[in-house]
Amino acid sequence: MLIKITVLLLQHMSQAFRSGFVNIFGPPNAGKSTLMNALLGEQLVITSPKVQTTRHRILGILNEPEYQIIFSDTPGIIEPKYKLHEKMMKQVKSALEDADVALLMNDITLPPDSFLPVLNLLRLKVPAILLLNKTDLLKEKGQVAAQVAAYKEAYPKWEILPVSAQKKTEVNKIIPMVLKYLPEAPPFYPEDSISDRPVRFFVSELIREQIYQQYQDEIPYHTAVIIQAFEEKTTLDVIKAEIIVSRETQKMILLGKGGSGIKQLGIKSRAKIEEFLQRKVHLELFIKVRPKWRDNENYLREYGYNL
Ligand SMILES: Nc1nc2c(ncn2[C@@H]2O[C@H](COP(=O)(O)OP(=O)(O)OP(=O)(O)O)[C@@H](O)[C@H]2O)c(=O)[nH]1
Ligand SMILES: [Mg+2]
Repeated sequence: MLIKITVLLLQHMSQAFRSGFVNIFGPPNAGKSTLMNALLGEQLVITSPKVQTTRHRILGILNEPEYQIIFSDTPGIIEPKYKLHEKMMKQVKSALEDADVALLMNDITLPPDSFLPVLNLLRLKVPAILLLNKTDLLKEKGQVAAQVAAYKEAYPKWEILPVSAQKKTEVNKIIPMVLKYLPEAPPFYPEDSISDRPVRFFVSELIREQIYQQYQDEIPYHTAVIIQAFEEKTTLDVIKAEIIVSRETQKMILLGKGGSGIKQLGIKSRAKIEEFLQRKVHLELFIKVRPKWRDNENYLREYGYNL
């Protein structure tokens, strides 16, 4: 028994610990955030069927006995139209600077040249794996193989892996591929860390996710959410959040008839936050109008768009 344990220990020690940054890049709506959640095995970052859901670089840390992988979810790559977009693209740039490995992602139903604008903006200098996501959408036999072949021809430099982040198909192949490129290094973060962002950030994101679910047209894109107060009481947490919009008309839409919209938003958001915190929550939502906040440096800084 003792010999067996010693052998196991020696094997463990001879396997060098690996740690590094694996950053996810791609166009909006490719499924980057869905993939990060699948890799971490938990719902950390928000997702939605609408584009431009993710606005920040968000770390998701995977701790295992042999490695620590620090994944980064990033905003979808776009041509900036507002200062907010510029800040989002700065978040992408910061993730480019420290990546050890890039996980590139495109929607497999799109042709290979749809990925060119992203590549031209990225100018990658690190090893990359190209993930073709949403394989579940290609129902006919041979369609996935045909797309993989077309992408291989267009991008011969990279390993290509077709996956479905949503159905978790082939997702388990990603980590062994990544580990080949990950440097031998001690963990960068304490081994119980999950992210670099505080709980408040994730709470504000959960409210924003519900706004993306509940409201249409321009509303989600004109909205920011900030947590004004977070008080931990003995039986529950009391959270006060401010929803920022650009115009009075948007405030009216958020409120809904007789306040029914904001009431519904509160109920749905509270349920999600309680699930996340594993605690009872009292949630209060306030709406503020801040004209042109998406182009205002001071407001952007105040709302957490720091770069
Ligand atoms: N059918 C299908 N849908 C998927 C898959 N992965 C993600 N989606 C859906 O695609 C939409 C976008 O997913 P997200 O993870 O938010 O995409 P994203 O790349 O993070 O988007 P941005 O943050 O806007 O850049 C959501 O409705 C997801 O449920 C998949 O494998 N199959
Ligand atoms: Mg996202």
